[in-house]
Amino acid sequence: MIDAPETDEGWFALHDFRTVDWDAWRDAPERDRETAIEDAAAFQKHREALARSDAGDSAVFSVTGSKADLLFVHFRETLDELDRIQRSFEQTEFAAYTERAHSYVSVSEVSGYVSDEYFTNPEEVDDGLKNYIEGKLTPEIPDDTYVSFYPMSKRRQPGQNWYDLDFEERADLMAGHGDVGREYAGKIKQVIASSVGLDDWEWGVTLFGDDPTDIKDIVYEMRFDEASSKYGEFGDFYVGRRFPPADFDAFLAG
Ligand code: 76R
Repeated sequence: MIDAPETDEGWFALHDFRTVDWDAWRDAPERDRETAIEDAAAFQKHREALARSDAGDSAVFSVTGSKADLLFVHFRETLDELDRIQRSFEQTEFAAYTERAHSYVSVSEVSGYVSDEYFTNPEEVDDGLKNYIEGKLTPEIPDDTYVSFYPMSKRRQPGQNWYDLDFEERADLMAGHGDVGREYAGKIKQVIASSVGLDDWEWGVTLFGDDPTDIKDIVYEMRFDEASSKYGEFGDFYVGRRFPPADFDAFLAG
């Protein structure tokens, strides 16, 4: 049997997609809408305040297109916290005007491809690499940013089976993948979170960037890189833009 690469896990992630029932929203009395807006803003403000305490991060995005209206992203140390957040959202007055469109559960991950040494000889690893890995496991969400989320898996079929390749081949391919990725340093921040055993695909990919064209460009360029061209399979893509909780009224006013 081929050994599975070592992995390290960090924060758990919940991507919670909602649609707004716009007819019900427009029909609701002004006073009810005001309470709902205040409640939504307070709920989200409270979740985002955690970012300052290094115990997680949260953000809300306006989703463009018909797949959803809102995306709430929460990173937390435990799955239990995500479960509580999900249920406390349902207690807000605003939740009555939303339906769940989709959700995705995963856990941020680094694997042996990032650094063999980190797993085999952690004392020898320099602070730069340690900080880099720490950053991947406890991801912060940039403030004013676009987001792209999609799930992916590595292919398993005759002649194209990622899990049949030996470690060196996979490590070479991931190094090539990393080279493409690093061209986008400073433009794209990515969170790679494993969803093996947690959700329907093998990873959830979350990309953040100030310019949506950079998001399109990195995904396009990676399509030509063997790690993706030969072995990547992708689910549905969602795109949105972050807004501060105080702007819930603007979001709902259209
Ligand atoms: O961290 C590193 O620099 C090491 C190299 C690296 C690894 C091991 C790396 C770099 N990634 C790694 C792992 Mn990645 N990544 C994706 C996608 O759309 C597509 O085709 C793929 C979606 C993007 C856009 C992206 C971006 N990466 C992984 C894995 C896990 C593989 C495993 O463990 O088996 C997946 C599923 C995946 C997918 N990758 C980078 C980027 C970028 C921008 C980089 C360099 C950025 C940086 O240095 O932080």
